[in-house]
Amino acid sequence: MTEEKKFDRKEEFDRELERVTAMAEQVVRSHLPKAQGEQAKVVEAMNYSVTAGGKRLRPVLMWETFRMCGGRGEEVIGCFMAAIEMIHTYSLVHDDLPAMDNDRYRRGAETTWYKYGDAMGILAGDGLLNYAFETALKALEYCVEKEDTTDREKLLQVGRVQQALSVLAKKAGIHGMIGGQAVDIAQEENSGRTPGEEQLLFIHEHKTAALIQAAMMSGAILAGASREQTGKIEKCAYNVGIAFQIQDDILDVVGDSRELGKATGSDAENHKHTYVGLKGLERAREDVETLSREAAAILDDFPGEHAFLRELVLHLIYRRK
Ligand code: GRG
Repeated sequence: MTEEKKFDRKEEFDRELERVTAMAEQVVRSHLPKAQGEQAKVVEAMNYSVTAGGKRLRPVLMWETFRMCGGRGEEVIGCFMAAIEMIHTYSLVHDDLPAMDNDRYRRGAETTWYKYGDAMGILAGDGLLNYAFETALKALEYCVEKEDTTDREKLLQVGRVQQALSVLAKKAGIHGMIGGQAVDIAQEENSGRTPGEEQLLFIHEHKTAALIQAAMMSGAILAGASREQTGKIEKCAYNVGIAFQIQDDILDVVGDSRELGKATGSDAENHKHTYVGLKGLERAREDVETLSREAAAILDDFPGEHAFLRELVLHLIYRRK
């Protein structure tokens, strides 16, 4: 079912994006741990990396999917929005380490290891991954403590949290993001061989799309979406994730480093195999558009209000940062 388009003008969409991003920012910050006690330094490094900037795309996608699927209340989803951004940030912190990409700037600021040293960079990433699950688990307290709710409704909500936790853990783990990163690194070490389209898509699906799937699927599950609807969201988020990664490869070639807040040209410099390298710039652009439009068409099958989410997915085709 195609709903009437609400965002006729770019300014309206930009204003709404700014509003929802600011809300997500506030939610993420409200869940950060306090830098106090003997371990204050590692918490400071964790919080530094999270507050250094970032588009907050994953919590925004989670919130909008939650809303589209009829989700109500802010506490439970808020825990998961903060958790996904912590997991995403940990992956960037570790990816920037000298043992991985050896990057000194990210989100327009010094990377965590460059500011705090390698050891603290590793620990800050570990701390964020663990704290993400501590934060998501807090959602259970909200389910149980909620007044004016029947025991049956509480039980249903606890089941949804458990299901969302399972998706989050799997998509971030060896069958998701960590798996994709590991294959990517093994591929780079085996530099004599150029990956084919299938292997490159495996890497993109796991390294990038898996966390976007975790964001959108948790939003759907916590709102009470059916298994079938959650499956549709998984496919939609796959497209969004692959399109997002191809656009990332495109921006590394044609983007503006000031706008991006990180160096460009690093893929070529590091002899990385990318979608642009495999298919060329023009075909890569076409594929971003096709994947994004397919994702928007899947959203149109949902009866819930999703004009902004739809526009956000299409907006990623032309994103410049
Ligand atoms: C270390 C386990 C582990 C995984 C690292 C995330 C990642 C995997 C590597 C970072 C490099 C990269 C190209 C990742 C693909 C996903 C991607 C484009 C991340 C950047 O996401 P944005 O643009 O970043 O949403 P901000 O800073 O805006 O949050």
